[in-house]
Formats: sequence, C-alpha cells, structure tokens
Amino acid sequence: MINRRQLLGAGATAGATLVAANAWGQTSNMGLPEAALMESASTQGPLHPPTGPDYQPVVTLNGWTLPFRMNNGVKEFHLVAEPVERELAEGMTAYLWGYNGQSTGPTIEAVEGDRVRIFVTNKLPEHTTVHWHGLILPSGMDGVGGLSHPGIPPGKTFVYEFDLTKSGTFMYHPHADEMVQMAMGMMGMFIVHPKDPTFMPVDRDFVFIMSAFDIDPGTYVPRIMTMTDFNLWTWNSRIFPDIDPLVVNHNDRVRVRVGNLTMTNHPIHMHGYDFEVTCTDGGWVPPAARWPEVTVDIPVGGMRAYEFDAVHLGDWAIHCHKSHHTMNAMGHDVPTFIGTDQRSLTQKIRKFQPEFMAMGSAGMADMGVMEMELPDNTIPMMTGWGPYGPIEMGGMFSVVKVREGISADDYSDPGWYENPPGTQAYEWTGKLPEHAQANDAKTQITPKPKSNG
Ligand SMILES: [Cu+2]
Repeated sequence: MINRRQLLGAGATAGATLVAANAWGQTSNMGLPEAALMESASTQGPLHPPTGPDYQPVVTLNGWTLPFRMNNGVKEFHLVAEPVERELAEGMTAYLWGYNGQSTGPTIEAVEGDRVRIFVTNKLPEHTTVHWHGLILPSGMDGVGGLSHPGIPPGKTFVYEFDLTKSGTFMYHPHADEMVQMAMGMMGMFIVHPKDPTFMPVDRDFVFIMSAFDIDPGTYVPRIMTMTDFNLWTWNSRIFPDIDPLVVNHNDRVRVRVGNLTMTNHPIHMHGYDFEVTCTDGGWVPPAARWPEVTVDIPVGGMRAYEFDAVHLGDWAIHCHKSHHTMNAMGHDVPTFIGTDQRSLTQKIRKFQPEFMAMGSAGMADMGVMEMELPDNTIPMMTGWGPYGPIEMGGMFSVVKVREGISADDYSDPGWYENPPGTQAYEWTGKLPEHAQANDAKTQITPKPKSNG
C-alpha cells in the first residue's frame, strides 16, 4: 500500500506495494487524510487495527482493507473515486472506474459504536455519490444523489459522517448514474465488527463482492448498456484462474461473506462441507433460525455470510452453480454441434483455411485443452490447470485449500493437495459386467433413426 505522495516520489515503481498503513498515524494534522492507493490485484493480508478495540480483521479476496486514522475519537477514511486499470486475470486488463486505484474498492473495516468520517474525493469525469448499503444512518448521509444530498461534482470532496449502530456486513456503491458507475466496477464492502470480541469469533474471515462486466475479447472498456448478457463474472473484479484460493488451517472456524452487485442471483456452492448462513446484510441470523446448506443463493443487492469448521482436509471447489458463470468471455452465438458429424464440412473449409478445426462434436472439453489463438487482452473461455489436467473453468470459481500447519496470518497458496493413498478415484482395468461393455469402440451419442414400416 502506498500513498499518492510516496508513489510520485518513488517514480511509480512496480513492486513498491507495501508501505503505508501507519503513515496515516503519523499524519496528525486536521486536514484531509492521505488517500491510500493499491497497485496490486493480489490478496493482501489482514490489516490488524493499530488502535481501538481489537478484532479479527477480514481478508478480501484479491483485494485489501483501507487504512484509517483516528482524529479526536473519530475514525477517518479517504475514498477516491477514479478511473482505474484492473487486471481481471493475467493476460486481461480492464479499464474500469473504482476507488483508490482498484475495482472493486478497498474494504472498509470498523467497530460497532465507532463514529466514522469518510472523505470521498471525486476524480471521475461526472458526479458521483456513495450509498452505504445496509447501514443504519441519518437520511442525509445515505448517498442517494438528488435525494440525500447533491451529487459530488468532479474534482470535489464530500464528507460522510455517522455512528455505526450495529455490527455486520454491508456494502458501498454509487447512487448516481448508477447503471453506468456500477457497470464500470464501482463497489466495495463495509465490515462492522461486533464491539464484543467474544461474539461469534472466527479464525478466518473472507470477503468478496460479485460484479459482472460485458467486455468483448480484445477490448478494454465494459459495455455499460448491457442488461443481461454479461460475459465476465467476477469475484472482486477477478476471474478464474486468477481468483486467489481461500487458504485455511485445519480446524479453523471460517466465515465467508459474499456480496452481490450484479444484475442476477448467484448460487454459491462449496464442496466438501455443509455450512450455515450466519449473517445477511440485515444482520446476524440467530442460531435457532439457521439450517444446513451446501449452496447459498446470493440475491441481487444482497449479502450472505456463512460459516463452517474446517475439519476436512483437501482442495475443495467453490463456485457459482450457474454453469455460464464459470466461463470467461465467449461467443453466445456458438451453435450446438453435439452429435453432428462435421467431417465433410471440415474438408470443405480447409480448402480455404488449412488450419481450420471443427469443435464441439463430442462436447466442448477440447476448449479447455487446446491453445487456440486469441486476440490480445482476453483469456480463454474454459481454462486453468490442476495437478491432474485442465480444470475447464473460468469466471466465478476458486478453491478452498484446507491444510495442516498454516499459521495465523498466512494466506499464501500452499499448492495442490496430495490425496492420501486409497482416497482418490482411479481407472478400473478389470473385467466389466456384460451389460456395461460397449459393443462398438465408437460411443454412440445419437440414437439410430427407427425405420418406418
Ligand atoms: Cu453466478
């Protein structure tokens, strides 16, 4: 993390990513707090509070927490709304709007009972506001442009100030030219920790927010008018295979908080465990009102937090269960070829284009294996390699990695899980029962037409 003055002084060197959390503590003047800036799209470790009541800080997947400073008992933050360049995955960068150098914006963390003062500087070419989704606050602080207060003009700074009356998981986003500004990636999470540190403690607390973009392969700017046909489904403006894993120590109590500011719901499914929803953006769910789940549907404009005890070692997939949301940009006009014989067509096309390869006759898994030529600035629709071959995923997919001996603040990737002997599926090479033997080497995928008469 670096502040702007240090960034300019350092000649904007890449790699100068972690300075500044306590630089603010030293800035004890009454002026505008320095706006911290993040250069990197990789997950930053938890930011333990330098002052005030202690709490277990959250870890934002492929994100970071905004530092604060104390000023006469008020927690001060500085958000800068501005155009950013965000690496969605290695090989694909998007020109988005965000906060403090990234989209999505930094996570804000504070404690129930805190008074917060949040400076918002607008470096966008049009007005903006910040709405504090789910927080209980005075009407004039609610951030609805034209209703709560005038929009923040370009180049101006507004101040929001309110008491945090309840703990929980909230979000922030513009409520001014909302369709454009949210389609461009402006959003972030707002975590209010309970005042009582013994209330529902966890060892690991992950946070991410879901957003969707429509960016044609080879281009950089999202189509802002898209209503439903998005082609990039992101967690914290990041897509598989470059969403970081959720690294967990064996037997940790784990909370995962997921916000949804896309325009459709996302059923988030986690393998290897059952879990309970313990919090919504409305507040904590009392124990008697919880039930077991393995998939939790996150509604549009909503948040769900769920918890589990990490008793099962392994590499466990976590993903949206809408299968188009675990794909990267693709042509939606690709016809279905399953069961068709493309051989004669291939011969004809190869007269004009010798490298032509027909795809899709037996499904689309070949897309995950082949290195097709792609335009600049896009990544394949199905991609990612695991220890046993192509994972054939994209978009909203990651892996929960539960291991022995991970130390408290370590979130670095431990590599792939080694399955103990005798606990992995394997090829059967013995004799098959009669009815399971194929009568032809070629598997039949379409029924033979019945003869008439
Ligand atoms: Cu989804």
